[in-house]
Amino acid sequence: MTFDSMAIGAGPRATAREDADTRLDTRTLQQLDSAHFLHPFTDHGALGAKGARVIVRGDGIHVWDSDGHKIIDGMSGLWCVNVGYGRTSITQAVARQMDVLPFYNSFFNTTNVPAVKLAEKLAGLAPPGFEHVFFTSSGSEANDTALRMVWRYWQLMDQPERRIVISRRNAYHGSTVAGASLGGMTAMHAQGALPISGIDHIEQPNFAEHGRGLSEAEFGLLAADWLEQKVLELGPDKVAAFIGEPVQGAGGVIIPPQTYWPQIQRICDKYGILLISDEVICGFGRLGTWFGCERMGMRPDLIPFAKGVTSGYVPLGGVLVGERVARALVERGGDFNHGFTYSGHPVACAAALENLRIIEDEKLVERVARETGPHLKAAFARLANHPLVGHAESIGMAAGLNLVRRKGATVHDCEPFARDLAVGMVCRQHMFDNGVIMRAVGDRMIVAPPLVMTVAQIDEMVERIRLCLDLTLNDLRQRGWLD
Ligand code: PXG
Repeated sequence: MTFDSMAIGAGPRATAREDADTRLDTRTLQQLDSAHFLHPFTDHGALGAKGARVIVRGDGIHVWDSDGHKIIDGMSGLWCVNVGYGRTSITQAVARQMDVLPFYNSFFNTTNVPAVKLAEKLAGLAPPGFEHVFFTSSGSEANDTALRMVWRYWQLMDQPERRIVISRRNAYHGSTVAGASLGGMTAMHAQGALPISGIDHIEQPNFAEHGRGLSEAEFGLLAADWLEQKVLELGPDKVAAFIGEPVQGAGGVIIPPQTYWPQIQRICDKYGILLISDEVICGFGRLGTWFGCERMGMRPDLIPFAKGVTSGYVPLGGVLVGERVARALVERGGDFNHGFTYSGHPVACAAALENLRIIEDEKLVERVARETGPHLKAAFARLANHPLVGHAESIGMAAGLNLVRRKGATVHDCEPFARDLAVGMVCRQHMFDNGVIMRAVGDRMIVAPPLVMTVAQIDEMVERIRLCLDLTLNDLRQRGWLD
């Protein structure tokens, strides 16, 4: 199929101008892209030399590039297209709302219908005790909002000296100044004198990295106790909150042992510390529950969310506010001096309402829990017998495997590749070239496919992954990087 013949975005209502845009060939698009478009987290010199892959269309679990290649989107866009591409009912809901009221603000005692309906809907879907929601347009803004809520809460509780938020190394909480500070990505901190004051980090609960000699259950308790040690070191009366992703996503699908979160909860309860469950990735069915905290056995006070709430069709995020914080903020807080032009954007809220209807009607959360999640787990477990794979883990519709130089009897006995070889990137290229998108986090290869992916499609995706692992193995041998 040629680019021209695809009529990308040029349905019957497309204008002449749109039509002309779709006729740009790949090389021209790449040149214009490189000349003008600064991409997130990208080395622009390298991108310019190589040219970006131009994605032009999506349908179901697939996307197409501008050269006509059909690719299984193993990453749901970027952890967000939970209901898959091409859902015209969302398009229609958005178009209807744009006709009726494309925008109105929710400052100055005003509101709008989709925002009201969505707030009520989210309160119904959230764990018990979450009756309020604050809307943003992204996950980063959601975490900024959570941080400002935490600080305001302790002010209202007459303990303003409780300011420190503890997070974890290798966590991802966004890219704004607060989001990057809360996150534990050292490469981000290094470029901006971050973290800002009042944010501290402990080690992540990564069994493969730190659990040598322990059972997973023992390691979970040990990793949680790092929080208690940090609280005691800082002084319990200085600690405001702990923030964590139920399962670390961007950090590489790091699945904590089952003992971890319940022990974190006990420590937060013991010292009265607020618990923030960053559900930007884990929310809306990713782990086979509506929210990841339900799967992990914790009772957070705040739940930042984004991505899956609209399946990425329109940007939307927010914070679900639990009883404890809501009581202070809503009942005795007065003005909360925080908010965004687009808080409660009617079009984004309309997209979310239709997206959530699809997730409910198609029972996608239940499907992940009972059918597709276990199937993906079994399929990834089988990949662990590949000569390049040290270990493989999976939870719900998220999975990861480690590429290793030599396999070992346990996860702790595998020999990794030298970091500077960037073996993960070699593997990722084979995946792209063979029609499946997998993300490389160092030498850990991860997927988080759309929740609509069927069992047969999981098999097809994993078959392709195995083929690409074989190609990577041969490639590495040819480069002389393997014995
Ligand atoms: N929290 C978590 C847990 C996230 O995963 C954010 C906050 C920030 O959301 P926004 O909407 O501001 O981007 C995220 C975003 C990756 C990758 O490479 C992951 C994210 C963003 C960009 C790249 O896996 N997650």
